[in-house]
Amino acid sequence: MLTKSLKILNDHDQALSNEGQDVIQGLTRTPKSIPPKYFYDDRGSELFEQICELPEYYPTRTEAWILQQYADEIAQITGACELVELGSGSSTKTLFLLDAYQKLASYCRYIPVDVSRGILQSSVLKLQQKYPAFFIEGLIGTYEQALAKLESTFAASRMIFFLGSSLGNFNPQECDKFLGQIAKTLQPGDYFLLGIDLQKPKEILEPAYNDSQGITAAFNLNMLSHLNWRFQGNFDLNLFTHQAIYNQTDAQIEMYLHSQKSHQVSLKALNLQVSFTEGESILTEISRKFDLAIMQEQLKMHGLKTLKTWTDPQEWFGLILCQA
Ligand code: AVJ
Repeated sequence: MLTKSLKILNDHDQALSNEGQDVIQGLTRTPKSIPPKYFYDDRGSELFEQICELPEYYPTRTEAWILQQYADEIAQITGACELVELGSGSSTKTLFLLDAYQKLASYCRYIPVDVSRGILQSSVLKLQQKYPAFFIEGLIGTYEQALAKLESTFAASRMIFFLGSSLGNFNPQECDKFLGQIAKTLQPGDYFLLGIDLQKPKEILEPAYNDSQGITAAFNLNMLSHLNWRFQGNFDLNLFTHQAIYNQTDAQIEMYLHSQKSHQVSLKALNLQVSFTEGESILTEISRKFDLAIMQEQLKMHGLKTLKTWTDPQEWFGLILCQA
């Protein structure tokens, strides 16, 4: 039953031939960087779930509050439609939406997309039990793979949603490209629901990425373990430390791993040798903080018209519903 509700988009042979090219590029450049998608092996997805529960990490509970308040309204605006979630993770916040759509129509298609097989498998299983009348099919793969696959599938009406401010991981050019892909995938009349973290003082932002329990540090370092198993690497996690700073100019949190001494690392499967100097850093993530009005303009440039926006009382997080 479960195998039928999970589709693997990541064709293995193909993956082997070009997977990791982005790691090679990032680690042979100055300054060094690794794409944030490498956070999310099964262990990383688990650590991220723990981050979402941290007292300092306000985005998840703030967005969940907004969804809880307004999911019914969102469902009423769009009417019954197929729901596609990019980067679904544990789908915890999604329950508010699924409940709202269940009230609208007893039958609903929900397609969660995630790169982590473990978390997708367990969330699809849970959701099938909670919503036995729904058609639920998880897609294991990247956003690009999923969007390419969705283009060819005909659905009467569809809402793609992208929550948790995952958009913040893209730099402005990548963001533009991504929104272009979304716009291309949507048929006229389809919906896009976007959750974005909003600009706020550094005093709130920095602790959210430097929690007192060290979970975010473990999450950041886990990227190196992931590269070790995936690409036969020998990163020594003890030689790196976590850092997160808010860059006011670019309105983004930047997460780094700092090398504590000069040393060499090899990634055999990538045929790669990397040298680190003492104090050298790897940029592992940017997390941009947005302006609600500017984002609506950007969406409009891609032909996505905002129907309604919602925020929390402190205006820390925003939700935008737009239509193609
Ligand atoms: C999942 C990308 C939205 O940027 O806040 C949390 C990831 N990194 N703590 C974020 C993250 C460190 C998160 N996103």
